[in-house]
Amino acid sequence: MSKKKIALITGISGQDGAYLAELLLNKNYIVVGSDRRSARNDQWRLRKLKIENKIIFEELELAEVFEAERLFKKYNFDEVYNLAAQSFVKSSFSSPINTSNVTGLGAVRILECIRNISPKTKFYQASSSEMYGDILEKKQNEKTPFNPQSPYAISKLYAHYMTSNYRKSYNLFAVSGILFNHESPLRGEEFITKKIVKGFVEIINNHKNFLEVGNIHAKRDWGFAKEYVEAMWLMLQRKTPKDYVVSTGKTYSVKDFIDLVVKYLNLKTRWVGKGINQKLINKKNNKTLLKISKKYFRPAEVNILLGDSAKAKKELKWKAKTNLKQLVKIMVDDEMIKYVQN
Ligand code: NAP
Ligand code: F7E
Repeated sequence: MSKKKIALITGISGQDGAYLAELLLNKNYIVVGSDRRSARNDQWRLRKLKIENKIIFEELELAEVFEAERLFKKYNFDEVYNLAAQSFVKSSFSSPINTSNVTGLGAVRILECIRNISPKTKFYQASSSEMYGDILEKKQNEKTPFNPQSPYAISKLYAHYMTSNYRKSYNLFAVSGILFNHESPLRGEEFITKKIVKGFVEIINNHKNFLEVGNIHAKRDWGFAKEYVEAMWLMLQRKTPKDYVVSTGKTYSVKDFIDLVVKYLNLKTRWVGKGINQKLINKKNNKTLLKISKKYFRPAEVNILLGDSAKAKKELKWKAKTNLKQLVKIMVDDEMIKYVQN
């Protein structure tokens, strides 16, 4: 019988951490999941997937210097997935130093442990399409130049370059997946897809009157998170360490996403007004369902992202299967369960 592989997932309490843990457990891995103390009592995602009691939890605050070292001395990891990050772009403008420390330097703390303690361990870094920022090519692939627009994206780009630098300089199996936005019922409530789904489900259940959002004209390439963690795993199973773009190849605006959600919920609506005064009205009673608020705009915006994951398709045999309409259905159905059960 072959020995079970052991993997470390940093950011186990996040959306991707939960789906990746589920995937690795199904593949018979021993999963060590690290979180910071503040997350310990809030493993709702792992509970929802019914895997909370199958994870070995360890504490790892990525902003600290010596905590990662302790873990690498305790376990002999086959694979490490560095998913922990201050991942909310808007917050990175108000906490640029913390974001640089956790999202940027955090990756290097892990890479240093691998280099010094465990050079055979394979390393996955969660890079982001946000690194393309104010895009320099219409479709973004592994060769597209980066042009980051936020402290988050700049921190991710630093970690991205450090990962490829460690791969080159020390011959480590260290790769970055450049993942475009991916969503699911496990998405954090501050991100726009979940905010819209939760907001409208609350409205139709009379728990809210209207929703306020920011720039509805921003466009994103949105996929289903559960499929994206498979690409992470596939990257670490290759013979040669390489970076890959992971995306659907389709882009939609926030407004398109809103329209799909209201349509699926059978609300008859119309858009009125322009710019900051644009609103979504319920045709049935003329009540406002959604308003624009300056509060949710960012100091610098990424207007459009559109990924080209041809390399992942060719070499990893990975491609996105769930389209945006199906993703909306998955997210709305899950959000509705709460009300059906009550
Ligand atoms: P998420 O839900 O925000 O999860 C982030 C995780 O990082 C959480 O477990 C969080 O723990 C942890 N974390 C935050 N600060 C930490 C610190 N100082 N020390 C240790 N852990 C810390 O993010 P996600 O959507 O799963 O994304 C996973 C990774 O992929 C992130 O690195 C993200 O930046 C990147 N990414 C995401 C997308 C996307 O569309 N989802 C696309 C590209 C790249 P708490 O529970 O304590 O906050
Ligand atoms: O914003 C616009 C906002 O916060 C998407 C993270 O996982 O994906 C995510 O970053 C768009 C932006 O995601 C609101 O201005 C309008 O243009 O859902 P988001 P994000 O910033 O794209 C990347 C790939 C990551 O790596 C990140 O970790 O929607 N928008 N109105 C709004 N956004 C939010 N959050 N809230 C609003 O009210």
